[in-house]
Amino acid sequence: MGWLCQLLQVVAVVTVFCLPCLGEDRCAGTPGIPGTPGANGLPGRDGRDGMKGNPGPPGPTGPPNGLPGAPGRDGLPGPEGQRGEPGEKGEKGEPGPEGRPASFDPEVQKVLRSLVQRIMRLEGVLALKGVINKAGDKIFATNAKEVNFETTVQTCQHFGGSIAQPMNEEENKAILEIVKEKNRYAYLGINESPLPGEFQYLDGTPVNYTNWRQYEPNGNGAENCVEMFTDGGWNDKKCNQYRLTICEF
Ligand SMILES: *[C@@H]1O[C@H](CO)[C@@H](O)[C@H](O)[C@H]1NC(C)=O
Ligand SMILES: [Ca+2]
Repeated sequence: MGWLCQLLQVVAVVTVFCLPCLGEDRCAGTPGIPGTPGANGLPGRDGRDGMKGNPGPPGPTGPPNGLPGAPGRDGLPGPEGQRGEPGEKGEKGEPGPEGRPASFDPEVQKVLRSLVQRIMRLEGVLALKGVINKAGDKIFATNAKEVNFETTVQTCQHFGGSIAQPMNEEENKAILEIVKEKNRYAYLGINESPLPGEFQYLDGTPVNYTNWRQYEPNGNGAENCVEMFTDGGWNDKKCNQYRLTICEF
């Protein structure tokens, strides 16, 4: 057993000292012939991105005759120029959409109501001062002048009315008030028709109301106009007398 142990020790020493020395110069030996270089390996994988670098220095100024830059921004508006010549008249446009009737427009309604109120108040003032006399829709007034029938008709027309023409008792009374107030007879808007004794309004329609005095009309074709007395009664009369001008509006 003794020698076996010794042999094992030698093997262990050789193993420990010589085997690890293969290729090291501590373990001297004749160098072998270098092997042929191996083939290039496959390229390695890309590395990670590096850190962002500092901005570089500004580049050199370009040549003087480079391309023009983009146009600058608009400046402030200049002073107003002189008025130009009027342009040519354009063509007539299409007619606009049809509007609502004024009677449906609340704004128009309001204005109308207000106008009616104001006119009524003015009429009240004029009636109070005896300037006008109202009967229904008619307004009677005088300028206190006495002229013949033809001038009376013209004067009333000139002022946008017509000679007073009573068509019922209410209107006759309104005219009478003016006749009494001025104490002057007045011509009425009634003429004798071509038939003697028949009287008509100035537009030729036959009268539907009369207030003849007793025994009138008695002219029998010779008295073609009609005057009102201070009692409101009518008399047929020649047209060339001077009578109080009373118009209706
Ligand atoms: C005569 O006719 C008019 C309307 O044409 C009317 O205003 C007037 O009241 C009538 N008179 C009478 C007495 O019926
Ligand atoms: Ca008469």
